[in-house]
Amino acid sequence: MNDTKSLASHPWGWLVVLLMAIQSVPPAWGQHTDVRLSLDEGAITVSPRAESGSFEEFFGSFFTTLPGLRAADGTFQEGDQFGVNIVERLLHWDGFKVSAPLHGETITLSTGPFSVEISGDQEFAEGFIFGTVGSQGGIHEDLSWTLLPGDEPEPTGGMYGIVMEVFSPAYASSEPFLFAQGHFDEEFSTLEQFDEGFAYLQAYVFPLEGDVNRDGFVRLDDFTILKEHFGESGVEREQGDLSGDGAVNLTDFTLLKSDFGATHPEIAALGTAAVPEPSTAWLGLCGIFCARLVKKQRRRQALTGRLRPNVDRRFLSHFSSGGRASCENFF
Ligand SMILES: [Ca+2]
Ligand SMILES: [Ca+2]
Repeated sequence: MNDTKSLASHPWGWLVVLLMAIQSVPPAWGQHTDVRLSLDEGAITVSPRAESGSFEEFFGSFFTTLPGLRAADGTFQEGDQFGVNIVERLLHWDGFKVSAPLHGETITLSTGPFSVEISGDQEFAEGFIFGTVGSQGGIHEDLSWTLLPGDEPEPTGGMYGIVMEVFSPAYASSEPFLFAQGHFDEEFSTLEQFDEGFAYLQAYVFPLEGDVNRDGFVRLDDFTILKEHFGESGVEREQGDLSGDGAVNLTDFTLLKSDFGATHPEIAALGTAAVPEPSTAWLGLCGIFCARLVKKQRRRQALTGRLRPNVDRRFLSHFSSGGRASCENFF
């Protein structure tokens, strides 16, 4: 890097540095074709839904312009404007789990004079118009992504995921989609890790219906979370509200049950996924849950003389007759 900086001070140095940079920056790993924009019944669509590239160090910054956004000629009308918003917090895969970046790292997305920065504790970041459709009806813009360190000198290695939507004054916005960028260090350094991180980020952003903690598997830990919050209201998906109605009840329990034992297809495609609990474990888990729930309700009933109103009576009725519980009959 020092040699490069001294070279840049030579009258022709910048040209040489530029050529060196072009030669020395390897193509981003993984899938790196542009996100393609099109129209479906007046709404913007993106295909494929997820893309990935990798940051490269360039004069102390961690930077990439891949992938970009593109629409073929004839897709849109001349003068149509398109922009991006960031619609979820910045996500990070550290090789074990998806979370907010571990050391407060942020990513800046920019083009021309416009930029937006996203961190691990922002739920939404208003973006900018990135381009205008030309006379041929197409558009192509490579956005600049810069990874900024947090409270450590260098960003943590791993995959960084940004969930975005494309908007236009002329059309309905796209569905959210994932951009994932890898940053390599001593511990995160292989193509296999890159692909793994991309898959787990997709499993988090587009989870299986029954995956409470969005780790890509529907298994015992999801069931445990749902069980702990059963009957509660004013809760989030991470507490077991799979249906999105703000409550944890029988509907959520059924959604989890229907996916139990499933692995997200992106993770399954890696071929290295941990083997989830066999589906036969479900009835055993269900039996324990049902028995405890009935016992808890009976105790409460004895104290108050009535059932809690937010517990589904249909659910309890299957376990209360003769003191015998059978999930198999219920489902
Ligand atoms: Ca899970
Ligand atoms: Ca629910």
